[in-house]
Amino acid sequence: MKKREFLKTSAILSAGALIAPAVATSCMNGSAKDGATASLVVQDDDGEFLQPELGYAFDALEPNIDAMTMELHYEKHHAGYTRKLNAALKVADMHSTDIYKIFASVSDYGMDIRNNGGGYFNHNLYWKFMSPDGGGEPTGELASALASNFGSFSEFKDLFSATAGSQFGSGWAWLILNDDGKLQVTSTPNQDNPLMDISPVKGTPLLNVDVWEHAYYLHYQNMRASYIEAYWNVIDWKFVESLYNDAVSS
Ligand code: MN3
Repeated sequence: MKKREFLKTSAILSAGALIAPAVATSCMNGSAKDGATASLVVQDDDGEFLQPELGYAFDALEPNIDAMTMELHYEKHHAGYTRKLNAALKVADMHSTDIYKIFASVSDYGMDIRNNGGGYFNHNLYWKFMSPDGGGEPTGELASALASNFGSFSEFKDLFSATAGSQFGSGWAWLILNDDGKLQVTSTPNQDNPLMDISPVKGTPLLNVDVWEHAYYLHYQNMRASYIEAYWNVIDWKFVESLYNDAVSS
């Protein structure tokens, strides 16, 4: 390329960068929109992924989730996944990335992008599923859908807890809306999620729980079941409902 052409190309690329929004957000299906999913993924104007704000203090979920676990989980584990995802994308020379598109063809990428991309996104969701004002039971259409899919809220709760409890080793349990429009409970190992092409069970995430030991071991030691039981006390059903409403209307 001649120098003049190079300068011209650079100018066009720069102009493109200038009109990019300072903070880009995207939703589950990859197109920007308002609503519950809009703030799940945060990127700066270079396309680098940023940790969303936690939205509550580290000690706000006490006594269900202890402050030390929250601080280490957010400041060390999640920050690490975020940093390593950005580093892996840089090595792969990928910019202006859409994480939903990456997940949809994650088998095309290296394990560093799969593991850290999942680690980044799964925790973005997890923080939002918890609230100091959480607990109780869902209402509205989600409550009806849970009852018709699982028999009752109580039966759904038992299935979700059992699935989280029996995930072998590190991973996540999920409530998803699958491609048949049904609610389904599933689990994934490591940092995989149901948006990934490699996942045997796929769908739109509506709720998750982190069952890596780092999520509970400081306070609950080996008693994963006690942590899962406490998790029900902090679930923000309003957020779960808003994801469900977005998923069924898209
Ligand atoms: Mn974790």
